[in-house]
Amino acid sequence: MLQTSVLEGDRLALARLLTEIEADSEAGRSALNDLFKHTGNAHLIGVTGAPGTGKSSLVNQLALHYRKPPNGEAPRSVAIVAVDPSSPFTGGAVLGDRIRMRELSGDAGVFIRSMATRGSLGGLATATIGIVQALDAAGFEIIFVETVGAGQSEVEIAKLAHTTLVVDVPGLGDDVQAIKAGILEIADVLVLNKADRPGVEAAERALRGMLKLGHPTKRAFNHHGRPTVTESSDAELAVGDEWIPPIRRTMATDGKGIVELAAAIAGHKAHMEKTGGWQLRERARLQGEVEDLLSSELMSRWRSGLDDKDFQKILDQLVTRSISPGQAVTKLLKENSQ
Ligand SMILES: Nc1nc2c(ncn2[C@@H]2O[C@H](COP(=O)(O)OP(=O)(O)OP(=O)(O)O)[C@@H](O)[C@H]2O)c(=O)[nH]1
Ligand SMILES: [Mg+2]
Repeated sequence: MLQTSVLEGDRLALARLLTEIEADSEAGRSALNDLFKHTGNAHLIGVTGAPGTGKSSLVNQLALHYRKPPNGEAPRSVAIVAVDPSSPFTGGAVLGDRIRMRELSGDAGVFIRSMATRGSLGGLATATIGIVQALDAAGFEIIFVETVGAGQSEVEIAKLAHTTLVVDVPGLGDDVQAIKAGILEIADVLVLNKADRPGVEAAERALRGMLKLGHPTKRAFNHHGRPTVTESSDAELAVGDEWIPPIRRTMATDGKGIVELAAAIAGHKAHMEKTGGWQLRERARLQGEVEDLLSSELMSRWRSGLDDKDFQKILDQLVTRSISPGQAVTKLLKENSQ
C-alpha cells in the first residue's frame, strides 16, 4: 500500500501520494485517513509576503540551516511546499527555485513540492492541508509552506501553520502598505529581507509603527489579544502570555541573519508550547479543517439531490426580482428536503 511505503520513508511513494492528494482522488483520501494518526509531529511554518520579497530564497537558507545547524544541534528533516510559486510580477520564483534545486537536491532529508494553482482557492487550500499532513506523517520535522501574499491565501496559510513568517523588503511603494497592514495581523515573526538595500532603517520603523498602531482584534485561533509593541520589543519577545512579533533583518542571498531568524522561530515555538498556544492552534486548525470538509460535503450532497429544472426556475424568479436570494435559499432547502 502507498501509505505503508510513505511511512517507511519511500520518497517515490510519497511523491505519488502527493499527486493523488492534489487530484483529490479516492486513493488519496483513503491514504490520508490511514495516515492521520501519524501526524502532529511537524513544526508547520508558513511563509508569506508580496511577490519577489525573497520568500523562496529565505526558505532555502532556513532549510540549509536546519540541515546543518551551526551550533552542534542535530540536523532536522525539512519539507518545502511552494503554493502558486509562479509570480506573474517578478518571475523571481524561477530563479529562487533554481538556486534551491542546486543547493538542496540530493539531500534525503529534504523534500520539495510545488503546487499547481487550481481554479479555486478552496481547492488549493484543501489540497495543501492534505499534502502537509502526508509530509508530516512521512516524518518531516519542519514543513515550510510558501505562498505569495496577495489576498486570501496568506490567511489560509496562517490557519494551517504553527508559526507564520511575513516577509517584507525596504522600498516597497505605498500601494503595498494596505496589503501589509492586513498581512501583519497574521505574522508571528516579521522578516525584513533584502536588508542590504537602502531604506532598511525606514522600513523597519514603518513596520514597528504599523505593529504599534495595533491590531487589537483577537485571532480566531488564539485567545491572546494582539499586544501593543514598544520600541524595545525585540529585547523582550514575550510579555506574560503574549507574543510580540519580533522583526528580523535578513539577506537571503548570502544567508545573513538566518541564524537569528531561526532563533526567533524556535522562540515562538517554545513560547507557544509554554503558554498552551500550540494546543489551541492545533485544535482551531483541526476545527477549521473539519468545517471546510463538512461544508463542501454538505454542498455536494445537496447539489446531487437537486433537480436542475427546479433550480433554474428559482434562478428565473431571482433574475426577475420576484424573490430575494434569502427566499431562494429557503425555497431550495424546502424543496430539496422533500
Ligand atoms: N539584494 C537582495 N536580493 C535578494 C535577497 N533575497 C532575495 N533576493 C532576490 O530577490 C529575487 C526574488 O527572490 P525569490 O526568493 O524568488 O522571491 P519570492 O518572494 O520567492 O518570489 P515569488 O515566489 O515570485 O513571489 C531574486 O532575484 C533573489 O535573488 C536579499 O536579501 N537581497
Ligand atoms: Mg517564491
